[in-house]
Amino acid sequence: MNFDNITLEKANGIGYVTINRPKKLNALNKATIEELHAAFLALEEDNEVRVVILTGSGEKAFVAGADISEFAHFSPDQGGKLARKGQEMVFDLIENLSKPVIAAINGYALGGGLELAMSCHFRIASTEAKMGLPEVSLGVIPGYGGTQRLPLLIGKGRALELITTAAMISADDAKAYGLVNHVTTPEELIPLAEKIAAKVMRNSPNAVAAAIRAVNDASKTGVNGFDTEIKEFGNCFGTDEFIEGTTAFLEKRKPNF
Ligand code: CO8
Repeated sequence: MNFDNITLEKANGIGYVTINRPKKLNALNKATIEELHAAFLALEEDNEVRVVILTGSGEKAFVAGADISEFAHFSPDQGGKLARKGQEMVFDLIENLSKPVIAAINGYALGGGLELAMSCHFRIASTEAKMGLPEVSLGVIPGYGGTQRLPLLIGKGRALELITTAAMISADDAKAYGLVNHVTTPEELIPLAEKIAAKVMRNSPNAVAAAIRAVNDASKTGVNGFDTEIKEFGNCFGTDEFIEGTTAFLEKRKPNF
């Protein structure tokens, strides 16, 4: 698939997805959602890729939200369908990817943009980042998972304050809330993501994927995450990577995964 709204590159085990509509502050229109879907499906299948870094192009925005011009005239039914399709095609796909996706938030991450970052496995931000869920100021609520993922990340009280005030917070406040893990300069943002990716890539890809599945099950209704952990833990024992990891430790050498 050719991409018009994103770029997809890979180097040294890392997949780089960059949302590339800087004139519209990388707002998520229908075409961008479809391209993100195709890109993440391809990254999931690509065994050379062990970590993904997701960012926005230009200096101003990660993603300034869903593209308001596309849904301003929608009916309730169309609005609901748009939210469901986007959640299933992109946000759930990213959250359930078998390799860590790091959101490198380089500017505005608003509405669907912050929701996109929250569907990633963790987030880092530049000092220029500004984050918020301003949907209620438009007469809607977050529709790409924000009401569900934000309370999990920062707690219900803080989430409801952020959502109901439509406030924008700084990178430092986001770090204090636990919404982002690290804050750095704009120049150091991608190098920092790469440094973290390099640490992930020293480890067993199979175990990393199993850890993502187990952690994700901690917050699924009707699913016992402890059972998932036990099952995934047991399954690891049947892998070559487990043999390599434990053998390397006993032989006092680095494992080769
Ligand atoms: N949608 C469409 N276009 C946008 C968006 C957006 N979310 N954000 C920015 N743009 C466009 C502007 O319209 C403008 O285009 P043009 O040059 O053609 O007029 C261009 O990007 C540059 O933007 P500004 O001139 O506004 O730049 P400023 O630096 O003055 O302001 C802001 C930057 C503060 C980020 C401002 O652009 C803004 O407030 N944007 C909207 C932020 C917002 O409300 N986001 C939430 C959108 S709703 C949402 O995300 C719902 C998610 C769930 C949806 C589920 C189903 C769809």
